[in-house]
Amino acid sequence: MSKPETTNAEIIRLLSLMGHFLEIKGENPFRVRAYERAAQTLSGLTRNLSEMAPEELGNLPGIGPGMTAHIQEILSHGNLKDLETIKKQIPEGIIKLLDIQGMGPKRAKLLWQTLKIDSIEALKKAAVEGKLRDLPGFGEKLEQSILKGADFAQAAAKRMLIWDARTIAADIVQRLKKSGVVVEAVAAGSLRRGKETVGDLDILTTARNGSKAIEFFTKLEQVERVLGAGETKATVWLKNQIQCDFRVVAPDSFGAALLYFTGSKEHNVVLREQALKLGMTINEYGIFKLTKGKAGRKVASKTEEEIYKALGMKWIPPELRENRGEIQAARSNKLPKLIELQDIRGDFHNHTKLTDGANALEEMAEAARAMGWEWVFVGDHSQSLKVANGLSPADLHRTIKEAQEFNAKSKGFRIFRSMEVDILKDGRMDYTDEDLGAIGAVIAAVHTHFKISGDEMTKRVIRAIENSHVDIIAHLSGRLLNRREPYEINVEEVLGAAAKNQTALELNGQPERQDIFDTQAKRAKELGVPLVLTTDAHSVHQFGYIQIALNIARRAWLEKQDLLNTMSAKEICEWLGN
Ligand code: DGT
Ligand code: CA
Ligand code: CA
Repeated sequence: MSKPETTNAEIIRLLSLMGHFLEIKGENPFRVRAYERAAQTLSGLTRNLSEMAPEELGNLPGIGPGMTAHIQEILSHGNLKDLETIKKQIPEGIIKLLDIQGMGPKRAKLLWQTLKIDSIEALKKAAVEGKLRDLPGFGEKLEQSILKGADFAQAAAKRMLIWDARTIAADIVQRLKKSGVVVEAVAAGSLRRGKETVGDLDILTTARNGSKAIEFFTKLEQVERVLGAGETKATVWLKNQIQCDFRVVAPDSFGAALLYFTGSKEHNVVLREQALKLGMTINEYGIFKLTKGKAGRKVASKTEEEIYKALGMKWIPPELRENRGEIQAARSNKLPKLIELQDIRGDFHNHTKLTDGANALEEMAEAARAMGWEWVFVGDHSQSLKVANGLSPADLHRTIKEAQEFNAKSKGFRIFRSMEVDILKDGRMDYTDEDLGAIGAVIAAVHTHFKISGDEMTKRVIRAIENSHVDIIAHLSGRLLNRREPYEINVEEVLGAAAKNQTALELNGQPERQDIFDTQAKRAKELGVPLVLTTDAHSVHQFGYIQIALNIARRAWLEKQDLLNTMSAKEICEWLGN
């Protein structure tokens, strides 16, 4: 009953890969064949490899002493040294080719040797140009199916932004619940942990009739194709270009399954060790007393709280479950009281149609008020950012006046006119000191010259931090997820300077940006850097991105007092010094 940490499937996957890599490298065919054979033998096994003694393994057909050692190495370390070594000797792009359906090591090797194809991109180009069909064993039909498979593999390799993944998962969960075939349905995995991107969706359900639930799920209109379906689980590829794992468990083990499938894997591993120390074993069905090395009496399974309690700790919020100290904190009752949505009283960074936003100042203010907030900093871009129609000093002063007029009429809600001012290449700001002084809150950000050295970038941003007019630094990475890598910068130095000058750093809620990152925000808190959540909204519809910024904050262990968004309008005025 006890669930092994490393599954048979994982062991089989690693041994097959070893065979594939050896084949691509052109190693001795007997060696290649040995791995194929071992993988084949293990696929037919009904027992868990982790429960078998080395002698038993050695008795299996095709499993000699070498293979037994491999299996044991994977069981105890989760990986294989030889595999890592050989992997480094093959270009990464060629390894990626193996993810394409119908593309085995033989074909990958042939493509590499004859047409120098070393990436999925290169493969697609060759297929489009009709260069594959004449290769031995190929043909027009295979060329077409490889092209389709290549598109599929590329989509599957991309991690989806959490904002999109959440929408898709919420829709599926709602349909399941409405159908009546399931009792409970929840999205677990990285989505529940609030990670910035999601590899696949993990939908967990309870149902009285499991196979009926599976049938309903696999026939949902969002499903493009069923990759596998059994009695209690199914895996599908959705039309939304993401894979979705689905599981049905008995209502009694919901808590245990939720804990297991929420992860992270690293968190689960430590929980498991903790259970063992207490003479228990934990799996997706529950936590059990260990009797003679086997799972015995059940201690808890219904709720996550009960299981954590059995392990001697408080319930841990999913966002903290990354094995970054949360387990020790939970055991010594030192978990943070994480910031919540209702603690937030305003947003610091967004845009109007004066620059690249879609709505007017008043519309933005109304939408912010509709969020239940008490104030909003409405920003725009500064003059040199021509692509975003940056504001001239004259326009800047006009809109500052516009905000003052709004406030004169407004009751119980306040606009602070802020501005997202460019940090020029040398660290100077994009407005004069006098203009900066007139702006409610100055948010400084790098938008151009991303490619300078890390040293230069660090100096550039620190110069902005040290500028007494600058209140907040935005976009401390410049990345666009799946599109643009972060610029080079020494974050530790920047955080130090921000702490020293008490310049705030932004946690940006735009789904594609999400900078600064959770680990950086956690470090920032340790150093005493003031922090703000922002939506960077470019229309009234984007204030909901505060949820994304909140995810980062929670994953960074931040509490109410760590974020300036929890201040009242009056406190904000004091913070601004006016
Ligand atoms: P993703 O999908 O890459 O964004 O990340 P996750 O965390 O959603 O990972 P996924 O979908 O592979 O698995 C969902 C959860 O199931 C994972 O967070 C923990 C659990 N899990 C999966 N495989 C294992 C395993 O081999 N050992 C343990 N302890 N837990 C696992
Ligand atoms: Ca997942
Ligand atoms: Ca999964």
